[in-house]
Amino acid sequence: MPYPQFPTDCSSALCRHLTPAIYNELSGRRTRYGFTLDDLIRSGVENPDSSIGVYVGDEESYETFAPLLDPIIREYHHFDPETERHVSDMDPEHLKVDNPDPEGAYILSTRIRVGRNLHCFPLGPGLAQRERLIVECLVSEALKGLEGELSGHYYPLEGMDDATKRQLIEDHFLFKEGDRFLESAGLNRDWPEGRGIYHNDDKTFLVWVNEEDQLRIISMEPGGDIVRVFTCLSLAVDALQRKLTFAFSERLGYLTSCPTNLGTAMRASVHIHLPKLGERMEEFRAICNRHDLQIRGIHGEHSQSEGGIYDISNRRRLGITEVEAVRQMAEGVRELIEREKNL
Ligand code: ADP
Ligand code: IOM
Repeated sequence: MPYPQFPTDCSSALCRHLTPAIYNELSGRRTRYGFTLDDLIRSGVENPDSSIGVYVGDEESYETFAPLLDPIIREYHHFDPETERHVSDMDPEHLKVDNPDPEGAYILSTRIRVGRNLHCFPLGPGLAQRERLIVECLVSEALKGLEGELSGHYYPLEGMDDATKRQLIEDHFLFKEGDRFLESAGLNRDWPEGRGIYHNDDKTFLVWVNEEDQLRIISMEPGGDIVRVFTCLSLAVDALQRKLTFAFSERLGYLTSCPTNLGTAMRASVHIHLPKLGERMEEFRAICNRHDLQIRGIHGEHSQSEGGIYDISNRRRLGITEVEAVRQMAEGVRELIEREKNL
């Protein structure tokens, strides 16, 4: 691929950071798994409306392509990957936050997820068909051993009927199909083989297998009891890491296919009804920016809000502990609710 030409209105992190000099420096490089610069940037080149535009194929890519990736990481996480070290804290005892909406007037549901990938395998964009099946097998075996509120069943996507799939997506439990950003990154190869979802009976604990990351470990429930959702997630992550070895670096924390998910790989969100603030997007964005929160629509990334309902979550995931990320989200959401009440 020659040096890409981005449309003039493109604002992705890729288009802002990929200079001709960096392109020339990196274009001959290849990791041991054969991942190249072209593979790394294809999604952002084919989809200029990406917010970031790069997907990483393996652990080594974070070193091999550091001249492009480090500035993106620095900008997104306000974290210097050359001098700082990521610190983790997933102890629910340390999370001292109240439900920001005890009357249940604004928050519809709370969801906290972390991404994880298996050490000794490439990340999703670099995963071969056979490796993806091995990952599915290892993860679904590990999930079988979960007990109590975490116990459930694994449902492979292959063979799942369309109505069930549609309902799971509609209810926000399952990932969407045919995401063009993931498609260009090679993350949808051999679809639907090797993909699936695990959940308990109440669908309060779920694991996505082989989507953007090999595991997305998810705790979610109606309402705003953030501590309970975090406690369940922490328990699950603890149980799974006794059975699986996750890709982790002292420098960058948990390694994920998208650099926005490095570190904690955690996105703590609420679905919240804020119709009045939704009419004042400038003020809404200003409050979110002050708390480093991201606004998404209600069908996930790249979707729009419906009926005044928004998905509000922590933006930063690296250089912040899990406990801090959740606290930051809770504090911002409290301020958003206060403002909505006063409008
Ligand atoms: P991820 O959180 O893994 O980055 P998305 O932003 O694509 O992925 O969201 C995945 C799904 O999770 C979507 O259906 C989205 O609506 C749903 N979701 C996110 N936050 C919440 C929440 N607080 N309550 C209910 N569903 C949620
Ligand atoms: N995480 C990833 N899906 N995302 C940041 C896509 C994008 O670059 O728009």
